[in-house]
Amino acid sequence: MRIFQDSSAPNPRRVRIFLAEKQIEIPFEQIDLANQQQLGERFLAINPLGELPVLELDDGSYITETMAICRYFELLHPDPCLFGNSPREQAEVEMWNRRMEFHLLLNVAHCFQHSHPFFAGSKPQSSDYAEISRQRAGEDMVLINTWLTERPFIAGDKFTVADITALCAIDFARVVNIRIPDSSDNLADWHQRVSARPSSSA
Ligand SMILES: N[C@@H](CCC(=O)N[C@@H](CS)C(=O)NCC(=O)O)C(=O)O
Repeated sequence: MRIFQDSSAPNPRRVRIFLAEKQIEIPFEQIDLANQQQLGERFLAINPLGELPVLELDDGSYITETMAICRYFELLHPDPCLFGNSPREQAEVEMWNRRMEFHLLLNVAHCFQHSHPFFAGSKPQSSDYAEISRQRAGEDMVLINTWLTERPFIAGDKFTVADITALCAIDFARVVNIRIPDSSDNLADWHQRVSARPSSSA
């Protein structure tokens, strides 16, 4: 088993933190996005979408998509539980993780893709869309701050995969200078607590 990843990218970091929380050790192989290694013939044969992370299983087959990889390890190693226990808890973790993924992380990623020199020349860029995404990501953070008045973690009382997604989105947002808004004290406090977990350095 091994995981293809890039150490600077947010989606592979979600998997690294997930594995660190479960104390699972798997070898990583760096696919350098900066050198467009994800678009090389060798990697496209692994994942035709040219995206990281990818898990290679011992039989030589591959699982792509961050959440699919995390779910696989959740089932293999249920403790600590990061996707919720009861049906109700699982539905809530799913809901919160999707909110973090399809709103916050996607808006941050779109701002990056449309404004950062990293993708200049290799992906179409629109500065207008970058600014819209930047603004939306800021609005997402304000909303999450409100939600965190009622709960210590994103999905409730426990640290879950939804916290991992939000942490990776917020840390990556710094690359395009999107910061936790000044008045968002709950979010800042949450960020400090989850960043203090040993897994955050994974
Ligand atoms: N939905 C995918 C998104 C993966 C994704 O966009 N990965 C980025 C790194 S964070 C990537 O490989 N980008 C390469 C590119 O866009 O060329 C997942 O969660 O696995």
